[in-house]
Amino acid sequence: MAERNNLIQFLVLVWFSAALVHGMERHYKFNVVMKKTTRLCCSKSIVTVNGKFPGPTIYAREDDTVIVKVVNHVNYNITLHWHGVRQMRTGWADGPAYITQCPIQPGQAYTYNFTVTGQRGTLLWHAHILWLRATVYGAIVILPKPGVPYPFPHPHQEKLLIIGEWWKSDVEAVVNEALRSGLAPNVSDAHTINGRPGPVSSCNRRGFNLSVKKGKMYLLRFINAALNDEVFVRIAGHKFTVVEVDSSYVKPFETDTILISPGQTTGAILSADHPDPAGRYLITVSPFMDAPIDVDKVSATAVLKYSGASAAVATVTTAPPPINATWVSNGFINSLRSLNSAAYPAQVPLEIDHSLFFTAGLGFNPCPSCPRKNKIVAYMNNVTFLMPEIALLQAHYYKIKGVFTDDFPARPPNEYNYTGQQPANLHTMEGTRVYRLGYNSTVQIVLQDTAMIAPESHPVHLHGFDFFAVGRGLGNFDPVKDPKKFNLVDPVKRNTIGVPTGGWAAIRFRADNPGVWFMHCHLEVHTTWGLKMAFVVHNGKGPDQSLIPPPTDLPKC
Ligand SMILES: *[C@@H]1O[C@H](CO)[C@@H](O)[C@H](O)[C@H]1NC(C)=O
Ligand SMILES: *[C@@H]1O[C@H](CO)[C@@H](O)[C@H](O)[C@H]1NC(C)=O
Ligand SMILES: *[C@@H]1O[C@H](CO)[C@@H](O)[C@H](O)[C@H]1NC(C)=O
Ligand SMILES: *[C@@H]1O[C@H](CO)[C@@H](O)[C@H](O)[C@H]1NC(C)=O
Ligand SMILES: *[C@@H]1O[C@H](CO)[C@@H](O)[C@H](O)[C@H]1NC(C)=O
Ligand SMILES: *[C@@H]1O[C@H](CO)[C@@H](O)[C@H](O)[C@H]1NC(C)=O
Ligand SMILES: *[C@@H]1O[C@H](CO)[C@@H](O)[C@H](O)[C@H]1NC(C)=O
Ligand SMILES: *[C@@H]1O[C@H](CO)[C@@H](O)[C@H](O)[C@H]1NC(C)=O
Ligand SMILES: [Cu+2]
Repeated sequence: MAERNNLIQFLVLVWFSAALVHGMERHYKFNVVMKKTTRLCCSKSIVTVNGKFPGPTIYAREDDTVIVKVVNHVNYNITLHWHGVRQMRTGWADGPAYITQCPIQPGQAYTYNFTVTGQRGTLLWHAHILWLRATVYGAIVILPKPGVPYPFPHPHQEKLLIIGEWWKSDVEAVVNEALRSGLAPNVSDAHTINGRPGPVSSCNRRGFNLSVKKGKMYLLRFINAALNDEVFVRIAGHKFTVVEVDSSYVKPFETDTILISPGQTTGAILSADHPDPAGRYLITVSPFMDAPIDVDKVSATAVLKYSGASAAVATVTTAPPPINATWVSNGFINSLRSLNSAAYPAQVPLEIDHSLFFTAGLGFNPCPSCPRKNKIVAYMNNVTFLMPEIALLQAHYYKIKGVFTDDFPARPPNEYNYTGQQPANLHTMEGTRVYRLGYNSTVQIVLQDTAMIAPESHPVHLHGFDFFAVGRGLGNFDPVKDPKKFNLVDPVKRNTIGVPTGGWAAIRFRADNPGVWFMHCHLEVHTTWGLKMAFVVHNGKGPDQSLIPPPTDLPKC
């Protein structure tokens, strides 16, 4: 009897630890449907998931397997991307259209199946085709493994604040108009917090309320799901303690302003400890743009209120930072450091196999059908990326010839003063070029903004990896002096990095994830213009070092 009990205990233990190692399966059903909405005083139909805007939140624990069945009920092709999820060997579930998969066409379904490995914190999911992510986005919350605490005091509650951009007109019409004219698309009409702009201009819509209890601590999970705007976030009378970005813990620091670029996330502790709990405190989300580029200047607002406070308007306000407050942006970015504790070490690659230098900027190419006979384009290393008609990952896996070429340059073809006098010729090369990386090789990329047409910040997002942001600076990168100042000890780890306006940023990562991985500016306008490229990472020789075979329901082109 005792033996049998022991055996049962042992089996339960084996089952339990297996469950711990492999995590749970989390199943979600995402129906892509049109939904009529009247936000911002205008009635229009938007593409949504399950009729929700923002869409449903995905909750998982580290090591869980997430299975999302997506059924497309709208008249657009769709794909979804799980932004920042590493997708170890499961590139088929990454989602960028024509990079890792063909679109899910109207009436079709596809099941995304991936395991969350080595990450915990806040991420987002969004459509990765056309400009559909304007309304098709939501949060991913990755909790630590069972029994593992946060490396900061446990909050009373967690709150999601998802920032977006809202157009009164049809967003696909906006981008199509821009592609026909060759000019910049219209900017959005308002920013939003959890889908709500708050009271703007004459249009008095109900804003989001952040309700708190006096004396409690909250973990605020901020997500910037906007298409084109970097934003500042402030809450009147309160400070934040930043503890996490892009699903990696950071050394906690206090700030009154958070900067978030499109595609980035920030976890911050808010103590509801204002001496006057009767106050109603303004939350502002305002754009950051320190170049002569037109953006949506309308701040989104929401209200923080303490429970028990009267509904009377006793608002304590705060002014958002000036739109061009580079100093506020720098202050925030320079405070970010990896936690780099024993439990969460920062494993920065110290020896580099591929030292890459990529310029990023805008140019003009001929366009016979455009009114001005030319069109704005964007590039990395003077290559404007052309979308293939067959997904790159399929072409790579099945060795289909003629879809891409291997010759994405490691350096720009012509050296010049990137942030100074620009060449007279603003044309670019067009092509579907990739850069190949051996399994487990180490990579450094210096991303250099150029002043072609105008210098501008680029939030560059790398799929399939988290990278360390080892350095940044203004002007041109100096290959002799600047590497000496790199932080190789506790640089922040992220998946999306703001290349400063007229400056550079350096990142490092280990190519330990075989597949095809997109790298692009997360300003949708720049991606549309071609500021994108892809890495092909080869399989390793070991047992768990190859891309898994494609799922049977993978969409076909
Ligand atoms: C998810 O993928 C794994 C292999 O990576 C497979 O074993 C499992 O059956 C898949 N689950 C579903 C529901 O497709
Ligand atoms: C873009 O803005 C212009 C000027 O306000 C307007 O005439 C045009 O209709 C807008 N385009 C779309 C697609 O909303
Ligand atoms: C926020 O609170 C105000 C005042 O109590 C209320 O009028 C408004 O409807 C609330 N917003 C939402 C989205 O519930
Ligand atoms: C920021 O913008 C304001 C108003 O447009 C302008 O007066 C100021 O000179 C700008 N500051 C910087 C540092 O560019
Ligand atoms: C590059 O251009 C900038 C801005 O005009 C100038 O300050 C800098 O001296 C130039 N650098 C070189 C190496 O010519
Ligand atoms: C980019 O490529 C185009 C087309 O080959 C060429 O005309 C142009 O000079 C190149 N520009 C730079 C900065 O390399
Ligand atoms: C990758 O390379 C590093 C450094 O050489 C080595 O320590 C590590 O074991 C390798 N990882 C794999 C999965 O091969
Ligand atoms: C949807 O994707 C398929 C496959 O790439 C393509 O043939 C078709 O033209 C696309 N449909 C639309 C409306 O773009
Ligand atoms: Cu950009």
